[in-house]
Amino acid sequence: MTRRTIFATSALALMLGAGAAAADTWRYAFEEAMEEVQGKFAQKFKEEVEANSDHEIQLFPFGTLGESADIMEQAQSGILQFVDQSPGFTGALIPEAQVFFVPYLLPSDEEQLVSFFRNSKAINELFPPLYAEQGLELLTMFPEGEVMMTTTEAVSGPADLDEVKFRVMTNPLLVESYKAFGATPTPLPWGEVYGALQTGIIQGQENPAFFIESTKMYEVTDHITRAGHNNFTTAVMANKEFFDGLSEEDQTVISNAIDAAFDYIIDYQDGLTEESLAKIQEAKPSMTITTLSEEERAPFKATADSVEQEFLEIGGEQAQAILDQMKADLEAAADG
Ligand code: 6CS
Repeated sequence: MTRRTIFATSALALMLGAGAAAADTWRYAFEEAMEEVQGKFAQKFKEEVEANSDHEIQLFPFGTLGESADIMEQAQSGILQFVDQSPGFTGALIPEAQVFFVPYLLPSDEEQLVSFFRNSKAINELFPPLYAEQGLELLTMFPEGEVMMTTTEAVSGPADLDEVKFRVMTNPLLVESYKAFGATPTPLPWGEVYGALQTGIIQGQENPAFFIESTKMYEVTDHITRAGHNNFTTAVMANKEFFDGLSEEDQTVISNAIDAAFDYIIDYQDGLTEESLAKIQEAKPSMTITTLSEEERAPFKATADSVEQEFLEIGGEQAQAILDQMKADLEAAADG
């Protein structure tokens, strides 16, 4: 081959290459197993991206790349392109995200809750720049179900949590919230919870029913208490540098896939809480499942104002703006 033909061939390859997007493999890690809620969301996202582009998504469920803190570091450094991490572990990184741990802030009404997540200005406009400062493109937040306490002793009020070492995610405001509930909060990464309950290092933890069932938390606790104090929120993010470097076409594929996965995961969770509680009851008939009455909830609810105050102190520079916007969004969701 002459020098001229080599040049011509290379130029042609470059010209052809310029029009066609390279098929890449993108890595996506999450904090749960493949068949749990975050895994279902990720699978739907993968299906959509792969159906609408030449790219491939490689999924990494909980345990394959470490704990929540590890996958976040990997996403920030660009080893991972996508990550699902709950604000429960993002507290130190984005203090404003702790707002999700003000008790009784999110509505228990399912329709209002979904409307809030879909339309929230706080989520869609105020949070993205805060995530961006940490090198993350916030793609969506979605709810994973009513949070319930599972304990070794029955709970009907804050007095029953006295001296109870209660595992919480590693989030300072969640720690404050459980202090206000009367417990001794013990922040731990997820991988240590089953063993800590089994050995008696802790005597309680909180999570949505599907997770209590799938991770067999009922084997190491005896009572489930529904105080109605929260719904589990999670967030899906991309590495910002990676996302900004994509073509507009690829960014659209991603945002459409996120929208489709959001709709899917809301439908998927329809009836999931009750199904999961029924499975728990079947697996362990002696497990008590108690929904606290309004009267019993009152002392838990009474802590909300002080935890909100604490949020304003430790929730970062934008705490007040986030809280105000969240409240406005929640009002809008309640008005339908
Ligand atoms: O409690 C936790 O740490 C875990 N709970 C859920 C529902 N998802 C992931 C998280 O690590």
